[in-house]
Amino acid sequence: MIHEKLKGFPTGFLWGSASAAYQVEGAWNEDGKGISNWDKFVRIPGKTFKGTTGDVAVDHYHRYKEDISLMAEMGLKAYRFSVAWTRIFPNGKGQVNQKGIEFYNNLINELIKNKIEPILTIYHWDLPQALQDEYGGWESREIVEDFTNYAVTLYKNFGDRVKYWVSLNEQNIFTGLGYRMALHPPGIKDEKLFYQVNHHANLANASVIKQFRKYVPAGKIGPSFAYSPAYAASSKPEDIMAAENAEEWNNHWWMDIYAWGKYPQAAWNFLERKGLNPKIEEGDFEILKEGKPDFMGVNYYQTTTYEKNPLTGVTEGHFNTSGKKGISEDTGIPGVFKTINNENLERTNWDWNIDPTGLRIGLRRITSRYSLPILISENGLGEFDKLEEGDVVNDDYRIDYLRSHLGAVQEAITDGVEMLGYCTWSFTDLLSWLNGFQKRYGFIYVNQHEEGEHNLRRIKKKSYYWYKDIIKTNGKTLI
Ligand code: BGP
Repeated sequence: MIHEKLKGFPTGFLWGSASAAYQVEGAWNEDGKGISNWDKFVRIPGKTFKGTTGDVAVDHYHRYKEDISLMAEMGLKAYRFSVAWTRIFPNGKGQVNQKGIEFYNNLINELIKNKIEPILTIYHWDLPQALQDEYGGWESREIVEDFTNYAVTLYKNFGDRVKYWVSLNEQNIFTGLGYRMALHPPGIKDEKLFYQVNHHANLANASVIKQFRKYVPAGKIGPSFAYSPAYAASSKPEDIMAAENAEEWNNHWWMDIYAWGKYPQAAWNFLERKGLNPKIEEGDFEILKEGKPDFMGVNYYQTTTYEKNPLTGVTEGHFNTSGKKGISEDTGIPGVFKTINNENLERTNWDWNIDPTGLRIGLRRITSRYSLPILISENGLGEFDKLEEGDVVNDDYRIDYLRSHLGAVQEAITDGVEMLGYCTWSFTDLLSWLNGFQKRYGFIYVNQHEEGEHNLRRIKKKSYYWYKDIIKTNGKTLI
């Protein structure tokens, strides 16, 4: 659909930016914080780019006031951050660590003082290692009770000031990379366990949403899903089928549960035949149905294109974590689908497709299927940035990326999609889980590197001034 005239962004639109505790805070062992699965994983040689860790990250824990003042100066309307579970419960449960509560109270109060809406993510991947050691973390149903207790503690402490909440960040990624590809902790490859772990995460997600209604009745909560809409490689019916499969396996498998509390049929039947489907206990689907979110959080980076995969076809391939363009390989499920490079799209140095129209397509699909409002909880461009003479970073490529994606959001709004807001990933540069500090996303350059001098100084990039202007005009300067 080509619109002659686009609708404006709604009043009160949340122009935001997002981060995650492990990627920004640092202070990994300060003020009573416990050890998380990531604190442990990054110490295993070869797991992260040049062995980078979040021990210091970008030191947001000590510099949050400086970071928030840069946000305020920009006019940012919302800041999405996550709470480190291990700051609140060093061992995942038991005694609350008051210092942890104090830190997030300070952060939230500072945001509110600066008229920035806090968006709190309950879980952005940093699981208390004590729970992994005790019962395998997400591998056990015991996690549901501990996660709910943790979430309720956050509701009781912060629910009076925080209106917007994200339950689980990218459940599809942390379960997949943790239990299928062994790229994230706990570094396991076990297809059956992956589906079981994911089922426990579904139950935990629904359980905390149910409790939310009791403790924060005026608030809004939803998961953040890493949505990569599926395209077919060609108009061959078998490729269209592959793309349908991919949409069901990779997207509906999670979003149907969030919105409707049920697994999609064809994928379920396939897994059942293979003995891979998760074990369901009595009452599980009732719990899942009670966890209906207020919005779908969408983390969008790219679309993926699929073609037919024969029964003897590919499974796993290399994942680009170095920024050397062109080294990622196709992956798939034999008999279901395989990925293929889309020649119509440009790619980043990490081989991520750049596709603003794909965002509009994704937003439309969610609206048609689930009729839920949408919060874009992440979107952004990870690239090498160059700090030039006179403290200048000319990141025009980032401006182009964000401008085109916001244009797609505006088209989607004109189509009729209900949008709550848009959070860029990220505000300051931060640690990219597997790609170190060289893959940068922020409006603020942080002098932090794998090696060499790193004094953590904050420097505004060109994109900082661009986004400032977009916010000031409520998106009118986009066109
Ligand atoms: C999402 C995560 C973020 C962030 C982002 C960029 O999947 O929710 O935490 O890391 O992707 O990814 P990367 O750092 O791998 O480039």
